[in-house]
Amino acid sequence: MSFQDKTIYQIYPRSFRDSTGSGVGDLRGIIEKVPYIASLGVDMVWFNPFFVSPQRDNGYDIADYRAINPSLGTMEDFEELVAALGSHGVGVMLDMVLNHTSTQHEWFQRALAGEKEYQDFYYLRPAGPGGELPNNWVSKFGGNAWAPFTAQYAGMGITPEGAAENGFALNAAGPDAGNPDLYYLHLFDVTQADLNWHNPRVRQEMAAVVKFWLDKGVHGFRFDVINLIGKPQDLPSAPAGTDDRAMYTDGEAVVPFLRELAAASFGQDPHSITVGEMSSTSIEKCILYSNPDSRTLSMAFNFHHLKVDYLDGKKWTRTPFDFDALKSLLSEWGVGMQAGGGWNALFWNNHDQPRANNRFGDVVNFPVESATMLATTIHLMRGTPYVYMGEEIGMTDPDYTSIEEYRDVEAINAFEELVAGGMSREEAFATVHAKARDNSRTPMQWDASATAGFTSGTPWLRPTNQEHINVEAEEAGGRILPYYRKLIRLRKELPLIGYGTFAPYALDHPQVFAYVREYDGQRLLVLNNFYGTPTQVEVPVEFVGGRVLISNYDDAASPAQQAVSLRAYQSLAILI
Ligand code: TEU
Repeated sequence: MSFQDKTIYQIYPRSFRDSTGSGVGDLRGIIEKVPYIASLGVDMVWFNPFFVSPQRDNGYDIADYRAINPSLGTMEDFEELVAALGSHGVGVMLDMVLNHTSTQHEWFQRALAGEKEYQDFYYLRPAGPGGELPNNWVSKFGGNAWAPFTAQYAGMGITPEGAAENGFALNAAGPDAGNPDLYYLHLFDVTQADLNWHNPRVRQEMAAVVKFWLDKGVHGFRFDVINLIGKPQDLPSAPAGTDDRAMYTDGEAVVPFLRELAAASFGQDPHSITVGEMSSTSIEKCILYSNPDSRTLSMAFNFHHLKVDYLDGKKWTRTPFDFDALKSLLSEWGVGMQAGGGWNALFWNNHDQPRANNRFGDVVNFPVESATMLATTIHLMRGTPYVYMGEEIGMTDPDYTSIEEYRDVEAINAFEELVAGGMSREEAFATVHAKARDNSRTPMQWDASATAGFTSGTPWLRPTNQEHINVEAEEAGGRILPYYRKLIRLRKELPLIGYGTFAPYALDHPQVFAYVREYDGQRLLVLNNFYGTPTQVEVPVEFVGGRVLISNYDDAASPAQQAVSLRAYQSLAILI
């Protein structure tokens, strides 16, 4: 299916709308809000996982790929949701977490019970002769990436009760005493065991999972950390002083595995739209992952532009964003993917990122201008834009005051690690406050009430500024929501936005990120001032007198001369 003119909306189901008063969002809550979703003009909704899961990583730890987690709803609710969205022409994109399963998944449980066949589903490796871990990889959620598989539970003081608390159910038959020093790989939480994709059975099972949802009328699939499935079979340690991520990311096997998955599942569906989440990747690889000739995916997410406010590449640090780096990355990826026939998924926000408004905008002085400038930058680029729930009303990070308010396993681990590493509790808190994934997971703010219209109970994460940022207020006279609707509509109306070429413009400007799109004799110049101070930019003479396609300042006029003035956080798109 064509995806050039489409916009995808992302919903974090736990946080969209709670229909039961449990404090956690659910599918029936989403059904209630289908008219709102449709009113945005989006084509498809990506739902974060709502499958059966102990929720240790909010659903990215799947225990059953073919069933809905009871706290979120039933299969009937899901079918009703697909139909309700479908009646508005909105498709469904499901989150396929195929790199790992929960340790509560039947396969892991059977592996624990000693079934060799299922032990081959995971990466189980013996400790070294001196009891060393199988390699030096670290978990993305902190600590090393290996956990004792079986017999040593007792030795480590892990009781059945303790195991249960950690998402395990120790098998009644007892641990596999034959392998006392066996470890399993978990690149994420200890309850998220990496699957061994080199085992053809695993690949067949995964294709069958995708097929199952295709048969339910689902045409969209987002593949979680899919560039981690091709680890080298010998799982080599990273050489001392090097980044271990390079050892398991973008491995040679990713493309053949993806090709096989496509051929056995979504590739058979002419309507499918697929996107791979590619962590720590490269343009070259993303071309392979998204160029139609390689018969893999429709498009790829990469995160390089969202690391420009990391100090020395480290997430748990605080530093202002590097505008030059941001501009270079956006333009390199735009140009590079175009040159190789690849396709970018365009986004500022998702459920793993603090709100872009807090990072790249000014939520105090120019909340409307900076939010709409950021939106313009992404939506008029070459690629497919993704809008993360709440972004369209200008939601910001919550103003939490204590670490107890955070729920995410990553945030809690990071806080403890920062403090253990010698950071003061205040500084560690300030860092988590700025970087936690929970920042974007707070409930969707529907109205100004105490629970933001999200729940009649106690929200699982507390909203903090719904009094002035909420859907009701935006619908009544806000400026961000209508602006998003317009951007989404423009992509449908003007083929240039979906199909035009991309070229950066005036890359060395200190405040402006600009680019030119071109298609079928038309050209669009997009100027975005990333700062709260006015500036000037020299535009090519042809654009003088051009039509203002869109601007986040209502009175923006067609340029009368080459020197164009931009106000604080102004975006201006001129069509000729
Ligand atoms: O995220 C993968 C990932 O590597 C990051 O986005 C990660 O969450 C971040 O580096 C932590 O700072 C995906 C999902 O989007 C995320 O929610 C899951 O927790 C993760 O995979 C595991 O399934």
